[in-house]
Order: sequence, then C-alpha cells, then structure tokens
Amino acid sequence: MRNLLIVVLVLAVAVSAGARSIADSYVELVAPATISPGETYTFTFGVYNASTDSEWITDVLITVPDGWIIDESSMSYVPIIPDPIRPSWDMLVPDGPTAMWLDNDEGYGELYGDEYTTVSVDLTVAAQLYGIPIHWCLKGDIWGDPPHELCGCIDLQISPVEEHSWAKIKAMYR
Ligand SMILES: [Ca+2]
Ligand SMILES: [Ca+2]
Repeated sequence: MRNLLIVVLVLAVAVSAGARSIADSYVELVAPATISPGETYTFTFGVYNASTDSEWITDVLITVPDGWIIDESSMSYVPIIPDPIRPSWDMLVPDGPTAMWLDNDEGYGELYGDEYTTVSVDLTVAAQLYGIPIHWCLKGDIWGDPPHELCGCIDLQISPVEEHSWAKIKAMYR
C-alpha cells in the first residue's frame, strides 16, 4: 500500500513537471524599431524555445500583413552551433504571406530547450497600413506534453504617415 502511494505521488509530480512542453516559447521583433509604409526593411526576429521537457522546435512560421512582400532570397538565420550547423532549417521559403523556416529532415527539432536564435527576412511594408500585427507560430517535434504548437502576434511601431510623406516631398526638391 505504501509503495502504491509513492508511485501515485511520483506520477503526480511527473505530470505537473512535464506539462510545460513548448509553452512560454516566443518570437520577438528585434529589428526594425519602427516602420513606414512602402519601405523595405530587414526584419530580424528572436526565437526562444522555453521547453523544459526536451521538446525541440522544428519550424518557425511568420505571417506578414496583407500587401507586404517577402523577399525569399533574403531569408536567413543565425546558427547556434556552426559545425554541424544547428539549427539546420532545411527550407527557407514563403507560402503566400507566411515566411517559413522549416526543418524537413524528418528527425527531431533543431532549436533545443532554453536556446535562442534569430531569423531574418527582408520585407516590403504595404503602402497602406491598418495596424495589423505580424503573426507567428512555432512548431515542436511532438516530444513530451502539449502544446506542440504555439502562436502569437507582434504589434508594430509605425512612424506617422504624414511626416514620412513630407520628408519624401522635401527630398524631391532638395
Ligand atoms: Ca534540419
Ligand atoms: Ca531536425
């Protein structure tokens, strides 16, 4: 009877400790600090895997607002381990408005627990802005407990359109 009680207690601890998965992982905007309509910027996003039960992140998906243009050739990331490279995202491609850093090697994920890296892509901001945020999703390698997918959004600091337009007009008459 005493053994049974211990087993039950250990199980309870294991469940509560494991119920973390990739919860609290996030994508944050590192640069640029502000954007203006119609301009192109190199966007850099920080990606953090908060998993405490050894779930590793496979894919990073970043969805831009309507009318923005993704420059596929500019997509890159910073390896944490140079040799062999890790994370080794195998496909850096857009799918419609979503820039994707995909781990297509069929193995486990690439960004381990408590690791942080950055991904970058050149984005041309739409000429009309409606204050729509950038959306992101992180996918884990389905190890440990859910959630195995986590999504969120990033609000953007937009410089005033009028000020920007006047600067452009002034520049034309310089
Ligand atoms: Ca890979
Ligand atoms: Ca992998």
